[in-house]
Amino acid sequence: MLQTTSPILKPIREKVEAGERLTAEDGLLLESPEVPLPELGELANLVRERKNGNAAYYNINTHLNPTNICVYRCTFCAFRSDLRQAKGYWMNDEQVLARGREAMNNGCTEMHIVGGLHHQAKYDWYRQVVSVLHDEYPTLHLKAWTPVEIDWFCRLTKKDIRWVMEDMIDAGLGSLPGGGAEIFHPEVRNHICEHKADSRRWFETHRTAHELGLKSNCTMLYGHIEQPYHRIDHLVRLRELQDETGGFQTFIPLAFHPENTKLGAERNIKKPSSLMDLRVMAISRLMLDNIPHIKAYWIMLGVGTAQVALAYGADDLDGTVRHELIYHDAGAKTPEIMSVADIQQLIREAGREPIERDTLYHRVERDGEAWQTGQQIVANV
Ligand code: V47
Ligand code: SF4
Repeated sequence: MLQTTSPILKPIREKVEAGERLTAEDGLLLESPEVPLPELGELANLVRERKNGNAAYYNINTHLNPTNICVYRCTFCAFRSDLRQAKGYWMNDEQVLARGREAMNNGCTEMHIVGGLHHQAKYDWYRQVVSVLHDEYPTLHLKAWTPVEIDWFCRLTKKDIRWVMEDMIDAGLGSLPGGGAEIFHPEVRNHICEHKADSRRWFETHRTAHELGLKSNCTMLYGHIEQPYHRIDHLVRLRELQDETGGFQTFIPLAFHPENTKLGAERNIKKPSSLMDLRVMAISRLMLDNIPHIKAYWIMLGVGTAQVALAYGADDLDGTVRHELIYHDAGAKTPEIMSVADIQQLIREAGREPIERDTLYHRVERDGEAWQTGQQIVANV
């Protein structure tokens, strides 16, 4: 039995204790500042522990953004470059392979690959980023491309989503990351990224991935111009696809970092507070009753808030992370990498048990430099 006392939360508390699904109206009520954050956190923690016990997961991973040059101009993005800007880069096979080698030397189990849509790159270049890595380092899981990129590949090849996805799987694609979701509601999406793949395309891509047997993640970019009802709408749409396919593993709420962005400058937006971060985390855990894991991405939240988030619904911290650019270009002050020892300490300080997982949530067992995947981790969904 929980210790919460606010009358405003009573009906929702009863539903959560009984394991009943919350409605969109319940979600909007949770968004109200009248709902005390500690009580919201306590409810989210109940669900978190029901699903994942005391475990807190992490992996040893690295990022690869093979180009930052992008045809789109999402107003929240500090990472992109114009074709002829000094900061623009475009990697060749050798540079890509060097990253693979570095990842293997560092014991990584996963490489997270996303980037810009280069004006001149052909589809074969994107395919080759995946295939050269997979051919050389077949044990490195490649979590690559968002629906925005897959949609772009469809335009380049004049093929449909299924064709592109099958071809990428053939090249070595292992799963899809959660990016490109932003906010699905057109009232917001049309202001922050009007030209890129819309919500219908985003869902079609993840549905196809799940049908083809791939797992994927999902995200929500919050703390800019969206209202609470846009966030709840976003969560409900994700929950509906998950009811259909069961293919999402993890949800990652992403706080907007305004530095060096058009959106931040035009609207004078400040980065969301830690209290806002924890509220979004907790509401996400409560609304997404069918998604096994909620990630507190420490790069985005900061180490302190990520630690607290482990008691506000989150059960995963992402990983050691290396070569992160999207958040650091937008002003993130977090370190560029965290050691395994530091991640484990962070988790233990939060009173949780650190467990290394691979991308598909198998336990990772290490013996010196060698590692192998063990048992599948099954959350109580
Ligand atoms: O789609 C871009 C967001 C996403 C900014 O799947 C920004 O495990 C805040 O999706 N401020 C890419 N957010 C990152 C992403 C992700 C991260 C960690 C783990 C996983 C996973 C996925 O980052 C973009 C966009 O929503 N983003 N610019 C910014 N200035
Ligand atoms: Fe390009 Fe992605 Fe940045 Fe949008 S978020 S401008 S698609 S790199």
